[in-house]
Amino acid sequence: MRKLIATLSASAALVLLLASAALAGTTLTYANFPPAKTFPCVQMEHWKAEVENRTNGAVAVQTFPGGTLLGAKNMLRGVQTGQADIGCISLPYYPGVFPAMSAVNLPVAFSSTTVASLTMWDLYQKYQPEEFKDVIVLTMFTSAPSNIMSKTPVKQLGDLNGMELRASGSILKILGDMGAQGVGMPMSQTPEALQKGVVKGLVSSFDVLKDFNFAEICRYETITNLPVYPFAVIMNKASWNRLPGDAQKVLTDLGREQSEWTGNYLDNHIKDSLAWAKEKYKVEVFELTAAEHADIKAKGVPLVNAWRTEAAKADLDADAILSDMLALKTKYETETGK
Ligand code: DTR
Repeated sequence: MRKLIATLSASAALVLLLASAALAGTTLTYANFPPAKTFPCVQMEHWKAEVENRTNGAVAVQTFPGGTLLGAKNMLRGVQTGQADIGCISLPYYPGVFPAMSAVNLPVAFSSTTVASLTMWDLYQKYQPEEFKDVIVLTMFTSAPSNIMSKTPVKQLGDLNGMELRASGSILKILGDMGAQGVGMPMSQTPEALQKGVVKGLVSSFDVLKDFNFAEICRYETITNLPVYPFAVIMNKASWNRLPGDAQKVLTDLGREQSEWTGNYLDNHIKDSLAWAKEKYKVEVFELTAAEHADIKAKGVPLVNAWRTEAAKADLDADAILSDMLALKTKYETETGK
């Protein structure tokens, strides 16, 4: 009897030991390309805290902001090959790779980050496009609608004449049509390009006025309501398969919530950032006329058509994706009042 008890307790101890060894091994690395202060990294730290809390510490997340593990352009490959378990990608930095979800980068006048982020998440859930088949998608969100930040004033569209402005994705093409010269590069290379004078400004959301201190160099801001940039947080498939089922569930359940959290965070933060820039650097903000906004809108039409053609080439039902996206946009505008 004694022997039996001894054997049983020895095997119980072994089970416990194995279980804790398995748990202790679950540390996920999470790579991000821009600096720690910026919104893609703020959402990363929020996600880390939620995951560690909801798994009672069974899953730990080690974060690498500022391109310390993977940069903007090698993020996708780095996650696919397991250099990082998780990574954050900006889809417009990979032209042609995401034909379905790049719809979110089209000029359809998203009114807020929350609306655009929730729309993107639902659209992804509905279509689950092939383009993400090599990774697990943990969440999706967008930046806020994009505006011009420049070293010299852009009071009217005519002032753009030949001006080199940093952008990416669909905005590059719209800028060209507006008479500016779009220069494509990831956000993480922009501070140097502005310093060196390679570009005279950029087109992005106003969070960067504060988070990159761009307000110091770009004292003039023009409201253009250009497209949002879509982002995805992706995970290596083998790393995902190694996670226990209950941890996978925690991550799955967080997907939509994280998308909404990030949308709300950025909507609030762009207001703070602009107010801060006005106060600290006395930046000037210019509004365009209704006719100029109509002109920008008209310039977006060929882009939507070009996207349709590309999507059809990738065997996607472009019209269905587009009409679902617009319906979701309207739904979330009504629901959130934003
Ligand atoms: N302008 C987009 C998205 C973006 C907006 N704020 C940040 C901060 C850090 C990185 C990217 C972004 C872009 O350039 O990707």
